[in-house]
Amino acid sequence: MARRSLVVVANRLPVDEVVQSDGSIGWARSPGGLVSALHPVLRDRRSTWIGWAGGLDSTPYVPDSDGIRMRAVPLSEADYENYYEGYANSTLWPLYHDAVQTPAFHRRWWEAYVRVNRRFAQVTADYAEPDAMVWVQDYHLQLVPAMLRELRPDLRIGFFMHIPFPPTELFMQLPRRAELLRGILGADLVGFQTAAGADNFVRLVARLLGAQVDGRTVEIDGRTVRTDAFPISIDVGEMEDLGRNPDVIMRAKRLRADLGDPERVILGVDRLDYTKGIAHRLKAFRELLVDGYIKVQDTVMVQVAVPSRERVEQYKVLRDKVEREVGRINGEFSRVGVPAVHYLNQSFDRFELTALYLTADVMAVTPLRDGMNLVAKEYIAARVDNGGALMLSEFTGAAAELPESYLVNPHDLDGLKGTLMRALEAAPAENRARMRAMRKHVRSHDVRSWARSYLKALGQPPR
Ligand code: ADQ
Repeated sequence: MARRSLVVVANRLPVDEVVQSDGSIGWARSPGGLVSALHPVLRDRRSTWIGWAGGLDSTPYVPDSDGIRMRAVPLSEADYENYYEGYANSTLWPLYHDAVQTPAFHRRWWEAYVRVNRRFAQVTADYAEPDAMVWVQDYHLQLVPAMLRELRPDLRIGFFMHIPFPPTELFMQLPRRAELLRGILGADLVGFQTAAGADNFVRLVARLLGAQVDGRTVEIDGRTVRTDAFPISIDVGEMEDLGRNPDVIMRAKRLRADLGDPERVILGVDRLDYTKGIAHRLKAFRELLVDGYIKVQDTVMVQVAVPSRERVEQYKVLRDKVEREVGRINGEFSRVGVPAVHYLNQSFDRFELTALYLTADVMAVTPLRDGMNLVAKEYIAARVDNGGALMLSEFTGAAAELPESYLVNPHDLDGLKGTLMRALEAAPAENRARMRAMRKHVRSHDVRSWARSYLKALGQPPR
């Protein structure tokens, strides 16, 4: 039998509009993320990617990219506000991340979410070849699997949740909870980042819908839905190549010199998001300066925070809070020409990001909740020298795979301070042993093996 064609459905197409040197508009593959994960598997077969192209109120024609067909789904200004900024990022995102910010519920957001999910399902139904495999991505599109099954029962449908799946008590707050759950259950295979996420889901389905559950398999409406954990990863080869690249190594040396050649550099790299625990990390750093455990002359912190969801109120509040705290620390502790915290509210390319990773003696990854956290894995892969140390929040998906990191509860300020000091002061041999063990794990769990194992499971006939 010919290989089934593959359709990926995600909120965003993996290309960005760019103005070319002659002034005309073109499209370039977006850096990093899902597209590098899926690129090899998409290239190997007939495949289509369905998603929003980025502009509002128009449907641009997006040309094929590396042999992958691109199909744009239009969003209006109202869709963007109510479906994307509203329901996806102000209801679901905070709720699924342990409600670390209070989720807001508005009926017009839900209506927009249903409307946009239906549009995605319709475009997919129109373009998917007979018997294709369709892989729906993430929390923006949880209603698509069931909507699509109704339109196209011939398709094999998969769903993958990139963010945590919350415990029953939290999910039960959602006004339209049963509908949302039934949406996901339209899939044949539902993937999560961690075993805990899959278990939360199965428990909820049994409780809320009274479905029959056998281990991680759900029987509902005469169909079988399988669920499992598929921890996502990164392009390890790419990060290792960059970590070995003499120009990157040179750049890292330069960066260190520019930082005033401190003995120790602590690095944070995050999207500027309230789930990432940036303020907690800064507070711990400040208290260590106040207590005199560290001195600005020998220890500096670099915090890279790429702007994100800037029109959403909670993100504006966070930005102000983080910037105030950075200002406060620098006001109190910087010397002329030597800031205590270097704060970079910018996006960097992979080259510069890897140079930063090579500069970091301790990489501080302290989210309050995170589906996986790719930054932690990128740091490990880049450290081909087995140098550096990773401080990692217990509440990331990555923590389940990386017991050799310095695990920490970011809510426990004293724990955060103590762990940071342990990582900074450990014997180099101990940190090298930890890094070697983590590198071994990451090398054998590459993003390609993630995509292949998911698609293999999806391709297996239902029981
Ligand atoms: P994110 O919440 O975006 O992803 P993360 O997994 O850390 O979080 O990925 C961030 C990506 O952005 C990394 O590849 C990183 O290199 C890049 N990045 C960060 N700061 C940058 C900067 N200043 N410049 C350029 N690039 C930068 C969501 C979930 C995660 C899950 C991923 C994948 O929230 O839990 O790991 O999806 O499933």
